[in-house]
Amino acid sequence: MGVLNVTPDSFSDGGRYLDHDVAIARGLEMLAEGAAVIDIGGESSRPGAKPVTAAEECRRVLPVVEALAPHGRVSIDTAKVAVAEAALAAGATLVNDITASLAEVAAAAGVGLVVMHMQGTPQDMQRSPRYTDVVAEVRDFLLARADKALTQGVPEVWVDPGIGFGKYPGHNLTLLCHLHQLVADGHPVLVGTSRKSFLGSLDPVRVEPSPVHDRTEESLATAVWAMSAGVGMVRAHDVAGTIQAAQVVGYGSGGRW
Ligand code: HH2
Repeated sequence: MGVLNVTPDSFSDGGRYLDHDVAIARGLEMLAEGAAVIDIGGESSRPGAKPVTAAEECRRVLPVVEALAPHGRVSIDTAKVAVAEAALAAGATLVNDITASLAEVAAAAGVGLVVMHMQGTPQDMQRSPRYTDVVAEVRDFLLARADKALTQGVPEVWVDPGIGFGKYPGHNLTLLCHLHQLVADGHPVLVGTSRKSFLGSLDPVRVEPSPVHDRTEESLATAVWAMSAGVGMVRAHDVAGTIQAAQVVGYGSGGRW
């Protein structure tokens, strides 16, 4: 899943794809590189991000959705009913919902849904995330939401542990180490680690976290790790690099080993 943020403030690609023609070109490029899905977002969910109106989100994403949908699968990364409905009408066939609350919209349209775990909201989620057992709590939440979505009639439901959404670095690493348990629960799993801030603080020798564009190796390593745990899809900014890394270990090429 290639990330395409049509926003001024996303933590990694903010401001790069605000121009619709530039965004469409990047989407086509990621499809040519081998992305199975382009995930288009018009509102940043980074910690402390400022919410935008549905009208502004639609203005950002709809022309891009419409232009890319004939060329490959498009996912709409939104938490708003109105934006999801408009994007589906424009050709998207997957709703990627970080609030895990849009099952009705996906069911009504007969399209796929990603349900993601988040503790809190993007505005407050990193203030003091707390868990007794992060793996059990995230799994229980995802299983309940996925089962409910299937009961509501959603034909395809992905679950996503929400790396970085209301989690300290230790929570993220624990979830990554236990991905196989989420996979064993039976729903297809999506994971997004790409360039996230916890990757910038893994090096024990560094005092300052590495800058966002200097997290390539960590992003690739965690993507390959997730694939080897059995996840069905990883969400990545660097599509070409992720596919290349995956192919080294036999993923995405029919399984070399
Ligand atoms: N991460 C981000 C946004 N949407 N959706 C899913 N399902 N899983 C994720 O891990 C996930 C997501 C955050 O990354 P990004 O879109 O690059 O940044 P921003 O939210 O600042 O636009």
